[in-house]
Amino acid sequence: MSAKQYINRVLQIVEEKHADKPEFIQAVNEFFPSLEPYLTEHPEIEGHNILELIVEPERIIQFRIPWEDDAGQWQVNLGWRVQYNSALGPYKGGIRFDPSVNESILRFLGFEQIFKNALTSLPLGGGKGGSDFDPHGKSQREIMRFTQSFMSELQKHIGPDIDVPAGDIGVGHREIGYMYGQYKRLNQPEPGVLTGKPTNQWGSFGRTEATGYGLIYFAENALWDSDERLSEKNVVVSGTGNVSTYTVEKATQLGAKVIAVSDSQGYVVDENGVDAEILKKLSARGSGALKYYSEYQPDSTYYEDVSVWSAQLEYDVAFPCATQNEIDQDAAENLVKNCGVQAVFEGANMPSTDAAIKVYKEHDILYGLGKAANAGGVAVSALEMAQNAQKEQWSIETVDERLQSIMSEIYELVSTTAEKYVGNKNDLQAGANIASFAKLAEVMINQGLV
Ligand code: NDP
Ligand code: 2IT
Repeated sequence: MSAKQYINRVLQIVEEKHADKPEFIQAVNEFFPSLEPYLTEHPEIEGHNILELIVEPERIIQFRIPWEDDAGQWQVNLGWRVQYNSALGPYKGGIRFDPSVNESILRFLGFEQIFKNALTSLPLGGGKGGSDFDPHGKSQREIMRFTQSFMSELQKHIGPDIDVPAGDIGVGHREIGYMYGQYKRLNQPEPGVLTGKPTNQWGSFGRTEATGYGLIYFAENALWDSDERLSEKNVVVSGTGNVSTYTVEKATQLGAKVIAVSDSQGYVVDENGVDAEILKKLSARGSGALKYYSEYQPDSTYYEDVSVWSAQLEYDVAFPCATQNEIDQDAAENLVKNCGVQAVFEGANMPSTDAAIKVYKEHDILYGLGKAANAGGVAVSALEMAQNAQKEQWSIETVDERLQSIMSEIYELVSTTAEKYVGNKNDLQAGANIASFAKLAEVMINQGLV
């Protein structure tokens, strides 16, 4: 069977078995076709049915989360931890609290995570977890009770050498702090069980900033390699959360101008350059707070109920940093035809639909997919694990230096793999998918059928 036939056969199996999980099917469809040139050279992958094995999580834990709201009503939500692949190390990946969370979303995120983590070259397996709990509009006490209840179950399945969760959408320092407190109450002090902890609870300096900063370091490497300079670019960033805020901050520090940002309710255009300090202030005001941006910057304009990706703005680089599938085909066409965008670097996981990616390729857009471009967050999580194991806390300078070299190494690996297998160093999608798969598949074969 040719590599292409093998890939299509496994894609068909996945589509039949998981027909009710569209985001998961999308993530697998984005990934497997890139592997064709590698599988042609490596018949042992088909010989060991590695595609069939790698696509299924080692384990999915599902549980209910009972909690009491402020009115004294009993409530229940669903919780999951998808322990996807431990060939390279303990399961590692974030926890998402959002009403859209279900098994399809967590399988897609877990699938992305195993390959992203492989690209860091650090000892990390991959996993993802979360709940369909909606944190919007909840009081601090409700968030604490819910998060404690979530951890009361999750703690049975995690440990510093087993599975190490962190944050994602809806889970930041506050939630990680509550999770660690509850873990410690039910077990013993063991900071290495979670990453993204506050720095006064053995969190790593620089973890909060790591995904956004890493994204910009990756973009700088990629643009530099094409004789372009980030410092000369106008850019747009979606989201106003953890990843977006620090993407805006680092892009600005390096001389780029961020002309617009968005949140779930609308977007702001600030021709003076979006100020990350304002975004940090707004984060305390909850979801949809971007509408208050003009209180701090009267020259800016707020647009409600429209996606920033359909806006008619002129800029060079797009950084989608909010959520999955935020850029569809129409939005991608708007970016390349009306906005003049030359490059897209993904801070979010799978923010571009398959049709959007096709548009990028047709127009030779430099496309840094999330698996590679947003790996800085989990990379610094791995550094946090190392610090916790050594009972040390490194300086921000040390962490930032490591992050910069990790992102450069990821870019090098991805572009040289792309050059080797598809003859185009700028095909970062093929490079990231092949390089991460090759690392993981080789180890899986070495470890035998487990
Ligand atoms: P946050 O919860 O901190 O922020 C999410 C942001 O996205 C908010 O501004 C939110 O708007 C906006 N948003 C959420 N849903 C939608 C939607 N449906 N449409 C438009 N905007 C939306 O999350 P993070 O910054 O942590 O995560 C953002 C993305 O980055 C996710 O895809 C995540 O998986 C990925 N990622 C995160 C990493 C991390 O370390 N945290 C690491 C690597 C990737 P509002 O404020 O109005 O609710
Ligand atoms: O998508 C991601 O890489 C994350 N949410 C961060 C995972 C982590 O373990 O730091």
